[in-house]
Amino acid sequence: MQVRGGLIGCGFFAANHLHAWRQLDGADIVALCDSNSERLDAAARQFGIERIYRDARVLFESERLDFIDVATTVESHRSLVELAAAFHVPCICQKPFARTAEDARAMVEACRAANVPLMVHENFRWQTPIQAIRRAIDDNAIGRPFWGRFSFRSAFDVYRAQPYLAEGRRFIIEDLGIHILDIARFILGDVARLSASTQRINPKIAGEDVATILLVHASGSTSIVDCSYASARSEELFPQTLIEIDGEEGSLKLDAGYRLSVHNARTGTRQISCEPPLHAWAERRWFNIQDSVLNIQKHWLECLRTGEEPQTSGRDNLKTLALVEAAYAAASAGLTREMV
Ligand code: NAD
Ligand code: 89Y
Repeated sequence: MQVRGGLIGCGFFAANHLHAWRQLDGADIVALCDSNSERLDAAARQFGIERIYRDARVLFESERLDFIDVATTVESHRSLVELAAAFHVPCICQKPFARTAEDARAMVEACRAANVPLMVHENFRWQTPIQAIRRAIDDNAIGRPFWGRFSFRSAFDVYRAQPYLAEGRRFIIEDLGIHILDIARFILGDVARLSASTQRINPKIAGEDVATILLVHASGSTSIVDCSYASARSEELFPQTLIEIDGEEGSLKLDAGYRLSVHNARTGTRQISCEPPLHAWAERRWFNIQDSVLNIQKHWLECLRTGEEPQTSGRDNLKTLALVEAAYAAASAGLTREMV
């Protein structure tokens, strides 16, 4: 089955979506939309897509689409998702899905009422090494997991390609921590409570660039999510997430360079290379993320075909967004015991 998709928002990250759609069997992006003519024309030229729109409503009125891929920044997500629902078009929406829980719930409700699937483009859990960790746990390689650390520490200049990241009152939890919190949910399950602390190290940005979050999962496992864009290290690992999981019968460790060690107290240690494929259109710096874009889009096509709910449906993403909100609330309330 060949489905017809449209894409709204032809900025920095959308090129990855468009490359991945071109590589995947089963979907054609037949129309593009961006309110910025230069970006719209550049994407249309690069990907050979002739049907272009500056106004999303006109796109929906003019095209017969099987789905829409929204790759704009968060400010426009609610209006575009609600527009998709109004036209009964299944919708993918980039992260962060929404700025507030109220917006997110309204978007989920609009798609539910219109009976159209809604997936948040929460791609990090689709990275090759993260999927390998999930499989190792499902195969009972380390027994019941009881502790984890999900760590993303970098000093890569993300502000160059995404200048808006330097401008918001909120930064690393909303932009990047959201992915790492979603990975923590994916690996250790939903979260019962959390505490958090944030710092701003770079004086040139408006929001926080360091966050340390302690999670207690509903299963009883504990984990730490730590993120930084202020950490110059001997090896710049952007955008790798390093992970440690301890289980009752062993442990997992995802090190730099996508090297996964799986240790079982009875059977010993296995080393697995989880390096993602480097697609023809990908770049060395971003290839892990780029491959996960392909994987999540493939999952969407599979869900459209089978009618299954996407793993990171809008409904599911409400829980990841709730963690983001709770982390900011905990950090600002400072709910810790004073020791001095
Ligand atoms: P960008 O600013 O480069 O591009 C956004 C584009 O959307 C712009 O060209 C803008 O003109 C267009 N746009 C905005 N509102 C519109 C509307 N109502 N109608 C039509 N066009 C509209 O942003 P970006 O850096 O490409 O980021 C886009 C989203 O992708 C962000 O939410 C960001 O967080 C996310 N992102 C995700 C990942 C990931 O791995 N999942 C990585 C980077 C960025
Ligand atoms: O916007 C962010 C994302 O989603 O992945 C990495 C990033 O591009 C910068 O933090």
